[in-house]
Amino acid sequence: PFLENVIADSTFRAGEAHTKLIDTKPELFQFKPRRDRATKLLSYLSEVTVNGNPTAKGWKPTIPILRPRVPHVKKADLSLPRTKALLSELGPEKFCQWVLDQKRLLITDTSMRDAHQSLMATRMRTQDMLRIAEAYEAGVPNLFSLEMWGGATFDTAMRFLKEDPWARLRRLREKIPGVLFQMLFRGSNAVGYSNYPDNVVAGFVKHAADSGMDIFRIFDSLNYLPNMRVAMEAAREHGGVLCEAAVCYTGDILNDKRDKFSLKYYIQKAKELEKMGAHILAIKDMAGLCKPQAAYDLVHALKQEIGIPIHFHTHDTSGLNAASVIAAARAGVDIVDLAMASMSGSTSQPNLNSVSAALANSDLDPGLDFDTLNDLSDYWEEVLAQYEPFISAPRAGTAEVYEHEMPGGQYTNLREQANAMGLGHRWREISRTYAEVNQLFGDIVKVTPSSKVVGDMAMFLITRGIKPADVPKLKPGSIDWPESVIDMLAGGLGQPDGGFPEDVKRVVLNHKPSTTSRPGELAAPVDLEQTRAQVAEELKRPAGDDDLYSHLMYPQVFSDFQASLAKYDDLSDLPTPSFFYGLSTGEEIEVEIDPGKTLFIKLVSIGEADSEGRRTLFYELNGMPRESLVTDTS
Ligand code: 3PY
Ligand code: ZN
Repeated sequence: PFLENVIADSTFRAGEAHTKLIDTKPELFQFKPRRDRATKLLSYLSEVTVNGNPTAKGWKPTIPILRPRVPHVKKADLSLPRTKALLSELGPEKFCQWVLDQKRLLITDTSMRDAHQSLMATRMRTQDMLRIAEAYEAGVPNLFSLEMWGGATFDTAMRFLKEDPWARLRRLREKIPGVLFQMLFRGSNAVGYSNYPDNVVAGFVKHAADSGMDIFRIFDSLNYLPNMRVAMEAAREHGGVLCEAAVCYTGDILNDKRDKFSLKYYIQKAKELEKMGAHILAIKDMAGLCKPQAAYDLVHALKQEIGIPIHFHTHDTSGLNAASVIAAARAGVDIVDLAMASMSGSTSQPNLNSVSAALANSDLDPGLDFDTLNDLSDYWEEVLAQYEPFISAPRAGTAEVYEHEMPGGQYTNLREQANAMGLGHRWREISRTYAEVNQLFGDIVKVTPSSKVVGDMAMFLITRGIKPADVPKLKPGSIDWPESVIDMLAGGLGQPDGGFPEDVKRVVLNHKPSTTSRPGELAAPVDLEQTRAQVAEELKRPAGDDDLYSHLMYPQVFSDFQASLAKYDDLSDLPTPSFFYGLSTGEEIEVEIDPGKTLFIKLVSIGEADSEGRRTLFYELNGMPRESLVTDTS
């Protein structure tokens, strides 16, 4: 085990290991075997089989779900360089020059992050990514990057999937050494929903870079650039990684009446971000509002104003954003975000396979192999079939998005929330209220977490029958406003251009303290070593940087995840249908718990409940009979 763990570690191999390695990376010293692993897995399977997985909403497959088939893809022609090796060889500045020199359109595949965040509530499990990883490395090593981490995935991995997000990053890195990895980083909100102290933000960036991340797409949910500085500097200081700073796109530059978010506004933000040290500029159109002509005009103008590469990100909520991608490409954009065909469309990114095909045999031809793209898409289609209860994206595009301006990832969430509250039939009214709340707040950028605040306020007003326009007329202190709304108006997320309207602040804050300073300036640094010691005490083992930063981001979620590990061990190797829906009688699964070590688990029968509601489940484990007892609470 020592060989598999410590010696494989990059720090150790680089000769930089020291006695601190055991403190910062205790996972390397967790030696196998964990003898009771099989018992714990059976106990989990019994629980889910009898009582269901609480996140799967009681959904059960009516026919068996087939294990997604891993395609044998063609080996790609390697005359095109692999971006990961190129970045190591050239360093960030020269690498960006290489990007600028490319005539072909460079493509990021978002299937492993934004696509599943926007289509299926961020529920994709590591295993479904790992199984296709080698096919990516062999078949599409000439992609620019894979967006596979950050955004909401950090939270949901622990909260719903009982998985370690850091393990996901490292295990994918091992299998895909050739393509750059990209993450979405919410500036001073890191991968959370509120402001973190500067040293936590910087430490997180460093630890992610040390763990294999290459491109940090950093944004702020109000386009408040001071909130981005700490993360940008941490990425730059790290050395070999790329600092990609995003300006979030909202409104419509083609509409002269909506002049807050004009072409001038975006140019000014882009120039500042370039000055702040961005290696790459991202245009982050999180709601899919950037119409084709706007994409053309914006990229065309930015290309005259800044010298760094431009990366275009959009969502297909309207149904026509592939046209925006192609327009951006025609205007000279360097890199675009797309998702593999079956993971694309609707609130996700536009279709990678179709855009590649549309540009084939032109000067922008991305040079990807169509059979391989189709093979990968077929795999993802079978993966999606495992997540049926989580898929809620609208089937067709909708121009309503131009009215409500909700980000792709929020649309389905808010719709689900409305359904759960019995307000599904009032969706049009909810989305209109969302737009009115945006105006009430002074017309702001809406993306995590500011979009959540607008959503919280919209639902709050709808359920109380208050019209957004009437809020400024209310008596301060007469209503208990949602915590998130108070925090944002008090300056907890930073400042939008022009600030928040004073009359709304007066009513909502009612003399509560507020600030217009950068929130990070007011937050005392966290004592990282003291926190590590506290976490270690809770865990009753040394706490590494993985534990430290997971705890700092989400203390309760991390603690619940650790409790799940203690009870059931690592569940990430279970097949996805078994994890969510349990086993049916007679079903047999294979669980590879370590390379070369597979458990064959067959559920033979489920016993009657005894007087206390307990049932015995009878299994065959590698051919030997095993029993597991569970209390039926269903
Ligand atoms: C996130 O912050 O998770 C987003 O995807 C924003 O677009
Ligand atoms: Zn997005």
